[in-house]
Amino acid sequence: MKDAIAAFLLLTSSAAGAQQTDWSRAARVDVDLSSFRFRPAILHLKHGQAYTIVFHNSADGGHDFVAKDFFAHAMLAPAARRTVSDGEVELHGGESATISLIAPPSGTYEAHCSHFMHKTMGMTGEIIVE
Ligand SMILES: [Cu+2]
Repeated sequence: MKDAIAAFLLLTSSAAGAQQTDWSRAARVDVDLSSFRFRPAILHLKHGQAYTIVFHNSADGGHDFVAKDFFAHAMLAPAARRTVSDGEVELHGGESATISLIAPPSGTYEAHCSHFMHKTMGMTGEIIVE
């Protein structure tokens, strides 16, 4: 019983820790979406570090940033959970979205735009987490 209580306290304290992340101190990363590329195409992040990624669609038409594994394994800030839907960020022409998160475990995560033919035309990228 004592062990169960200790485990519970450990769980609740780490959950509280995650909620107390000071997102204002997160490192800012800008990603520009245009027809037909991501700039930069490769993002370098550090595992466990807080980032605010600002996606901006500078094109007239819509684009999205799909990175299912990346978003699934990152810890999203509460506001970001409403913006990232099923591992993707959808942006109308000229629109921006700000996503704060804690970088997932080390690895190389693929990203692409899921709009018809956009991936083929060059809208792919990678997020490399060290
Ligand atoms: Cu696109």
